[in-house]
This record gives sequence, C-alpha cells and structure tokens, in this order.
Amino acid sequence: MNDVTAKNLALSHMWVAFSAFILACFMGEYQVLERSGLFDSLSSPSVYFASVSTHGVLMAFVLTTFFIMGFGYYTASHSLKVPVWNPKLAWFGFGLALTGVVMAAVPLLSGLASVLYTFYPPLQAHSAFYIGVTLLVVGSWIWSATMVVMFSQWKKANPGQTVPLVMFATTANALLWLWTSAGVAVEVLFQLIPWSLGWMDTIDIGLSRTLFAWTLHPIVYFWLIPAYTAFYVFVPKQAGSYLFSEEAARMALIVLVVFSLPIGMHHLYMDPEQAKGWKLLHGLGTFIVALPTLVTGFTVIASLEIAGRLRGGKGLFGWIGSLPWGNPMVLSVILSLVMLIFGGFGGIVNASYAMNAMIHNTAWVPGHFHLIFAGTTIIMYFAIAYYLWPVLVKKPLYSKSLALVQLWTWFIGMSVMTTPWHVLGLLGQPRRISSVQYNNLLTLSWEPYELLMILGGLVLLGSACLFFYLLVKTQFSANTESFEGEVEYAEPLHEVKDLPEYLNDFKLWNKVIAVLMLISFGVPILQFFFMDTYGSSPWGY
Ligand code: HAS
Ligand code: CU
Repeated sequence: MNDVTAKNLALSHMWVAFSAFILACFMGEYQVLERSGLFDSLSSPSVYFASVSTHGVLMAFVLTTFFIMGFGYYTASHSLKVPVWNPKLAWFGFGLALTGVVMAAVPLLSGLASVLYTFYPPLQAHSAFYIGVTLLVVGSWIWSATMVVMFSQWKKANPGQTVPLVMFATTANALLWLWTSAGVAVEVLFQLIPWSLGWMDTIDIGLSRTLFAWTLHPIVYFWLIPAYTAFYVFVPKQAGSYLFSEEAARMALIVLVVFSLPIGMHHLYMDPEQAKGWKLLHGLGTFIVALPTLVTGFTVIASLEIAGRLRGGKGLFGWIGSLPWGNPMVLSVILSLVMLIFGGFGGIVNASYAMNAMIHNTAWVPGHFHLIFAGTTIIMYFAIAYYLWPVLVKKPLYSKSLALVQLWTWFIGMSVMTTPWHVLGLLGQPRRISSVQYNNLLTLSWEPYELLMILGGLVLLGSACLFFYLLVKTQFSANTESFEGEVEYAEPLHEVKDLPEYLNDFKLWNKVIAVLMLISFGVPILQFFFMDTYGSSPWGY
C-alpha cells in the first residue's frame, strides 16, 4: 500500500517536528553558555527562562507529538494496507495542532510564558500559552482516535488475524496518550486557563501538581514507544536477523502502557501535598515499569546476537563486532542501548524513594532525561527518519557516511554534556537556575563541569545541523536517481500462531488501567475536595 496521503501526512508532521527540534537545539546551546556564567554579556535571567521554556516545549511537546503522529499515520496505512481513515480529519488535526504551537510560541518567545515545560503554578503564563497547548493536545487526540479506528476496522475486516506488530505498538501508544493527557487536560481546562484569564483568583497548587504528575510519567513513554517500535520492527531486519520473540515484544508494550500510568507520583516524593503511603505505592509501580524495558533490552540484544552470529561472529562477544555497524539503524540501536544503561540507572536512582532526596531538583535530573530522552529516544527518531525519508520522497539518502558521523557525534555530544550534569547534581547544583550568584568552595568546584557541558552542547548542535542538512539534501537536491525501496518489517524467529486475544487487543488492558488509576489516583485527587485548605476546590472559594 502506498497511500500518497499517508506519505504527505508523515512528511508534513515530521517537518514540523524537526524544525522545532533544530530551533530548540540553538536555544539549548545558548542556555549552556549563559548558565556557565563565563560570558557576562549573555547574562540575562529573563532571556534564559524564556529560552529554556521554549526549548523544553519544542523538544518535549512539539518534536515528539508531531513525530509520533507522522510516524503513526504512515506505518498504520502501510502495515494495514489501507488508506488513512478520514484524511480530511487528519489534516484538520494537523492544522489544529500547528495553530496551537504558533499560539503558544508567541508568549513563549516574548517572555510571557517563562514557566518551563512543566508550567507548574504558581508560575503563571499568558492564557494564549495554555490555550495553544490545549489545541496541540486536541489535535493529537484526533490522531489517537484515527489510530484506534484504523486498528478496530482492520480487526473487524480480518477476524482472528494477528494485527501487525507495528500497528499494535502504534495503537498502544495512541491509547496511552489518551489516558496520559487526561490529567494535564483537566489541570489546564479547569485550573490554568480560568486562572490565567482572571476568572479565578486562586487555584490549589497541590491539585495541579498531582494532575500534572498523572501525565508526567506516562508522557515519557509516549515519547519512547516509537523508539522501541523501531527496536522491534525495523532493527532485526536491518541487522539481517529475526525478532527474537514477538510475544515478548507485545507483552513488554502492554506492561509499559499499563504500568506507566499509575506511578506519576515519583515526581512528587519531595512534595508535601500527598501522604507517604501513596508515594510508596507509586514508587513500587515504578520498579514494575522498568521490567518491560529490561525485556525489551533482552529481546533486542538477542535479535542482534542472532544477526552477529549469522554474519560469522564467534565467541561470547565476537558477534558484536560482526554486526553491520555501517547501517544507520543498527548503529543507532547500539548507541541507544548504551545510553539506556546509564539513563536507566539514573532513573532507578530517581525512583528510589530515599535516594530521590539526594538528586531531586538538582542538575542530575536534566542529566537523566537528556541522556534517556534526547539520547536513547531521539537517536532512534533520527534512525527512523533516515530510514523513512528515501521511501517518502523517493530519493536515496543523501549520504550514508555523513548519517553515521551524525549519529556518532550525537552520542558523543550527549555523553559529554550529561556526565557533568550528573556529577554537578551530586555536588548539589540546583536545576532550573540561570546563574550562580555566590562564590564559595562548593560553587567553585562546579566550574570545570560547566566547561565540559558547553563543549558537549556544541558537538550536539553541530550534529543536529548535520541531521537537518541531510534531510533537506535528501529531499530537495537535484538528484535524478530515484529510490524504489520499501519499508520492511522484521519477521519473528518463531512464527506467531494462536496468539491469545489479550496480546492482540486492548479492551482488557483499558479496564485494567481504569482500575489501577482509580486505586492510585482516586483518593490522592479526591482529597483536595474534602481538605479544608484555602482554594482547595478547583473553582476556588
Ligand atoms: Fe525518568 C524524571 C524515573 C525512564 C524522562 N524522567 C524524568 C524527567 C524526564 C524523564 C523528562 O522516579 C524530568 C521530569 C521533570 O522535568 O521534572 N525514568 C525513571 C525510571 C525510568 C525512567 C525508573 N525517564 C525515563 C524515560 C524518559 C524519562 C524512558 C524519556 C524518554 N524519572 C524517574 C524519576 C524522575 C524522573 C523518579 C523524577 C526525578 C525527580 O526527582 O525530579 C525507567 O523506565 C528506566 C528503566 C531502564 C533501565 C535500563 C535497562 C538497560 C537496558 C540496556 C541494556 C543494554 C546493553 C548494551 C547491555 C532499568 C535494557 C548492549 C550493547 C550492545 C553493543 C548490543
Ligand atoms: Cu516519571
């Protein structure tokens, strides 16, 4: 199936995603320069916080959401061999989301929404920012609904058949996003928008933070699932191998979706508004959600090992050297997994209730998420883009060797930038500060690390520019050579037979999620309506 609409939707969404990305990379470099305190002329807290808020929103919400939507439209249509359901609606969703981005960008760039990407009150932004974010989310709901409809229609038309793994993963992500975004949607609609418009004098910040925590953990898996999808459906094939176990892949995706939802309060360990027992419950769930990542690591490495051995690799580790390191998808997965070891280790430290006190609100946290999000996750977005672009524009990739340079430099830059942040966090440097106003032995000990992070940032900026250049060149160069290749999905090592319905559908899992959410967020949210604190009802009194 080669639906032109699906291709155009994919390209349009991904261009928005990567344009946001490149802009945000320049801001990132400015931020490390400003934050280092080495350049007096750059020092401006107001510009810094406008920049860091825009950088966060562009990377975490615009790059991700648009990339995921574009990837979903294309793979859904391609794997199910059907056109995109209701293309007019899909384009409307695209327009709505883009309008939201532009609407939010105006206050962000003019310093009227310097509230960081988490927009925690009492920081307050101009109402256009919250309304813009809402439009982006509503636009993405149209995408989610489209994926669910395409999944259900295909199942109805093909009773008893196994849904292609790539579509299973995409639908899992669409459902995850519907559940995930509900928390922040309630916060924005019932608290932040009325408050920013002056309709309410006060809002309950404990409630806002709890609703945001509902969203904050699962959203990171919403970003991550396309990377895992590529691990499962593209990597084994590109490496010349088979997917070690499709059943394990499906189970991992399900556990990831189900358990990423009821655990968001690990972001609130140090907050006062929730009781310790609830936090501990969410802490235990957090350890459960690390398991599907371990299963994913195992399955992907097993698939790679088969590839290496098929290519003649011998011995315990000899297969690693004989992998096709020159294939961008394979190189990306190797680098992604290496970053996952350290990023995941950091996550486990964060999740450990007692150790969280040591690193919470320090530079360690941006170290963790740049490594695991901007590193592990985004390097796979690059790999997917390099893989899809030739198919979408029907021209060969402009330069494979430059793509490899780009992937290596991204890995090196990310390692050089995030290692100092982890150390700085342990040395007590707070996150979210624009400058250090005092000098003592402790703050002086931070300086060498500041230099390293500038260097890492520069390498990353160069790498990002190279990535953007390669996409532009692939699509727009006067190359007359045409590319006829197709996207190919990995075959499982053992044929999938008699798949139980719970590994081929989400009805059961939606019910499980509903129960888990009721247990883990029911009382923690309801308590605000009974507690006798000023402004404890969301409409204020
Ligand atoms: Fe996180 C904070 C816990 C994963 C993103 N995280 C954040 C924030 C973001 C973020 C953006 O519990 C900041 C939010 C803010 O602004 O306040 N995180 C975890 C845990 C995991 C985790 C337990 N995070 C992610 C992913 C993200 C992400 C994925 C984005 C995509 N995180 C936390 C906590 C906080 C937090 C607390 C709050 C901190 C605070 O106090 O504010 C887990 O999912 C991680 C599981 C991963 C592993 C690693 C397994 C390793 C494998 C690799 C094997 C590879 C090999 C190499 C052997 C356990 C599978 C093979 C080599 C070859 C050559 C083949
Ligand atoms: Cu989290």
